[in-house]
Amino acid sequence: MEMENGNMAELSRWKKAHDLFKKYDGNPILSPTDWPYPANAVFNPASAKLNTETLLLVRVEDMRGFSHLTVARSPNGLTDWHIDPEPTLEADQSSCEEKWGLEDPRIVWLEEQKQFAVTYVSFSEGGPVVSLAITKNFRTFARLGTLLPPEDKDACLFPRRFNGRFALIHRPIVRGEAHIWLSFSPDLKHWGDHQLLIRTRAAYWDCHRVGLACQPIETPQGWLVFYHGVRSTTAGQIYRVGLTLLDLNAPWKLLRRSDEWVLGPAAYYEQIGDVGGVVFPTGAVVHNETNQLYLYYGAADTTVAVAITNLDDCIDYIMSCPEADE
Ligand code: BMA
Repeated sequence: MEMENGNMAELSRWKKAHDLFKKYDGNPILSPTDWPYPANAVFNPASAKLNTETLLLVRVEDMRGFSHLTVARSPNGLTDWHIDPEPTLEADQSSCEEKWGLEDPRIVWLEEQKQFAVTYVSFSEGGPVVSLAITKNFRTFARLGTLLPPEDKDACLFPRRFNGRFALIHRPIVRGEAHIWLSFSPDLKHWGDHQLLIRTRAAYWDCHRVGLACQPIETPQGWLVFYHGVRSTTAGQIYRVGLTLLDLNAPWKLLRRSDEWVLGPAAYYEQIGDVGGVVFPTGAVVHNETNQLYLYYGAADTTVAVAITNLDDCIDYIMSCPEADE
């Protein structure tokens, strides 16, 4: 009888995970053919709410294979996108870290500074490294340089300090392993107290690599942190998305972690493109009026798509997940 109840609870959680996101019927919402200048791929966008608009800072891969970032704005986050006529944030050619372009940004609003912090990947032969820029308007940016040594990716600041220190989620490669780490800084320049936050899990869908997805989402129950997980198969790599809950005032404490993924590649635009089998979220916007969360992601490293969920459903689901044992 106890066994049966256990199975029922697991089945009901699988259903919650399966139904958590609804992919928008109008996907993909942005494609290379929408771009005002030639582009091979538009994908992995960071997102922010600016006044009443949704702003995406989209990774654009040019015809050399190098990337830069361009802003697209929409009144509703789904349609009527206005795309900057030229690149918004390009590689600094005087920086040896940015010779091969900029990739995969995340955005967070820093309440204390009253500015947006944009973390992105600067790429060169030295390997990928995380850089920081701050902006008020996404027209002018102050570049604060690189944060930690290569190889490092998939980074975002938390919007506020904890015990006086800024906190950065990121994904360094340590001893060849790709886990998610948390690091701290008093001034956004000097980083330390590095700690492991979310590990890969042997045999699971996220066994080979994990990395932060969108920026952390603050809720009364804790920080919702979506992450991508990779499994390498004989047919290639599959990129899917899982969910964790971190303690609100001590985000180094992992409270819950989903066993199963909540978003995976299935639609044609996620299977066909430069890299099929990839959903790669890098931005989210919460609409307080409806309690909906729009999760923006790169589909098959070629287009931008969005999946929609409800924040209460996310919390209900993650609270039904096992307590994290790490
Ligand atoms: C990761 C990053 C992403 C990319 C993903 C899937 O390592 O490089 O930019 O979307 O692979 O190819």
